Amino acid sequence: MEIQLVEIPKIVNAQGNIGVIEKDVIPFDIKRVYYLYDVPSSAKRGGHAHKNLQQLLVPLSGSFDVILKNGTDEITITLNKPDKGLLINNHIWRELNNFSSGAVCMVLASGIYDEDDYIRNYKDYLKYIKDKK
Ligand code: T46
Repeated sequence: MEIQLVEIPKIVNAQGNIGVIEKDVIPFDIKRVYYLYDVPSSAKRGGHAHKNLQQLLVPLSGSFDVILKNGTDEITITLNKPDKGLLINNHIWRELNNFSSGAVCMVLASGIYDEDDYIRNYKDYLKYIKDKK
């Protein structure tokens, strides 16, 4: 499984940097922005896949781990740089854990919130991707 890291263009300045995400930085139109914050270090988030949703995760502050599964492979990546986002396509199972104190995970999403787009059970996920092949 390929990790799709997106380099976020930045304007570097001794007084502080600016990260800029414009239209061409990610391969979808942004329909929703949300962010995870005040996450306890023991928390486990995610634990699902999406049928259609594509997302870019950006660690605005601190760090956390993302585990990606596609039914065959599994990869863990630590996100800790605000200028490196992780693109997660649809049909990829994700779990997030190991949040540092003060970590903020901003998510740019290709769609609005839709519970019907979630697959929250791993066995259902494996069946879903097998049936899609
Ligand atoms: C992902 C990680 C990084 C809403 O009502 N609207 C929303 O936009 C969202 C994201 C959630 N919710 C409700 C739905 C659930 O009742 O908030 C509750 C928790 O949502 P969810 O299980 O989606 O939360 P996470 O943090 O486990 O997962 C989310 C994304 O869904 C997921 O795709 O990659 O953040």
